[in-house]
Amino acid sequence: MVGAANGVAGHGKDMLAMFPEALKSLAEADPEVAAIIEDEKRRQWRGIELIASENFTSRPVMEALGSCLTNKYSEGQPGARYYGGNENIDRIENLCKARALEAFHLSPDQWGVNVQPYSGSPANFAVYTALLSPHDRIMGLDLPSGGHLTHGYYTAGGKKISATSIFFESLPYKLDMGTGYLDHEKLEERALDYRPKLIICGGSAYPREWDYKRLRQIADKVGALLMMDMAHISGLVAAQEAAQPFEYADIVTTTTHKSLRGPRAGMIFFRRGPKPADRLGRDEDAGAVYDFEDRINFAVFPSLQGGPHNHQIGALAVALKHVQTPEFKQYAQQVKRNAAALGDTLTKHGYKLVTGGTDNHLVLWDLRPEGITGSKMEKACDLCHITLNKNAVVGDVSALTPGGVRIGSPAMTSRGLKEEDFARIADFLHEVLEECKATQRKSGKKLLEFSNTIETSPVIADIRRRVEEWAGSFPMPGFDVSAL
Ligand code: DSN
Repeated sequence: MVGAANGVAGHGKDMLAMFPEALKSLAEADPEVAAIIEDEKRRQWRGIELIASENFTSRPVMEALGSCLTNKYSEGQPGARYYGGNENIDRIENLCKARALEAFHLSPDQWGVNVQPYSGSPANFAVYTALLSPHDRIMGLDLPSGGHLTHGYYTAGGKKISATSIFFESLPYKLDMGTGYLDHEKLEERALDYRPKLIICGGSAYPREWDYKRLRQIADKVGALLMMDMAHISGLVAAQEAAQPFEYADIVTTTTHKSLRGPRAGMIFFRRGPKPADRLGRDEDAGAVYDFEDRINFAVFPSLQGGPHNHQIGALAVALKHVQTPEFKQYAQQVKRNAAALGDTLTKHGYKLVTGGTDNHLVLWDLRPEGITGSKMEKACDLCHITLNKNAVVGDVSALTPGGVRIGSPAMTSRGLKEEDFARIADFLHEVLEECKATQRKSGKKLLEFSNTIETSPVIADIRRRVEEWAGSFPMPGFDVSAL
């Protein structure tokens, strides 16, 4: 019998002769990688994590991610695989799909889900592959307005950046320059001219609610399908702490590791069954049914992907169970309260937020009135062990020097922080910004000189010491920090 390394006999000895690391711990087998992972644990625990798309997942999710499910190939759908030996993988994937529909309050008569996309970008590309022909027209929120690369991004100069703009024709829509809210009137006007086949909503840096009803009206007016990429807010949607896209969208995609707090993966929800009377196409009669399911499943595999990552699917099933608990609902409510508290405190310090606040998990801080770029603030925060990212803000003229930073609450809320703690984070950010201004007065505006100067700032070193002490006092989901 093959047991623990020290009790191996018989065939076990033969195996270990050929595969000596098979039963070792990571620390024994590869101390170099193990040490880097320990360093990363320390970094996550001792810092303030404010990247709006990140979160800290749970121990059982990580256990499933590190399980034997990673060993199996299972191309195809449950019950129709290309290889044998998939009886347990079928059970896991079916469970994951059932939980996905339950978590988002969807009836299997009206919605189906594909849980195989490796992450959000492949999920989006699979939808386009399934439902569009090459060079069909799409419209998504422009990246500098808070949209995502995969919604058709190319630069203002015409350079095609995302494959979604290389293989499809794309016309972005934007925010209202004055308010920072989505400009539905302009979108409608442009859509009427452009006649896209698909309108994509959702984004990576939009702090406000989506008006799905209005977006549906526009899509119907131009005969377009409507897709919502809810990656950032899917945890809020599942907890019914955000408007529900499903009533209005044809397709809903998401990643699973942001506010949903699962493993790194993706999902595609698609309508199925008979089409409601108001969704019939021009040439369709009553009783016509959606044909998305086969097209989307075929696009995911074999068109785009190979074998599903079953360890991700198993881990996602675990996360989707947690998502349906009252505790997750409380978490989602706290995520919103914490983002609002952070925004309120920044506003009290006299700072400007895009749209003046937030409805969800993130705030966009417009730093232009302070004379500091997003890149400088990001750099200074990094030195203080506060992780956030530079971000374009409405009206930015150059995408290369974004005028703001994006700040999200999901990760630190998972560590148990409440409103007063996020007010404290805003105070830390205020201190960092003050030091950025003082540094810039000495270094001048060039990023390189600024960076060199701020790296040696004793004020920054002092903030870092206090940040690490404070952040280290909060619990850490997923792993034990006592030995770090
Ligand atoms: N990288 C993610 C984000 O930060 O929003 C999106 O892909």
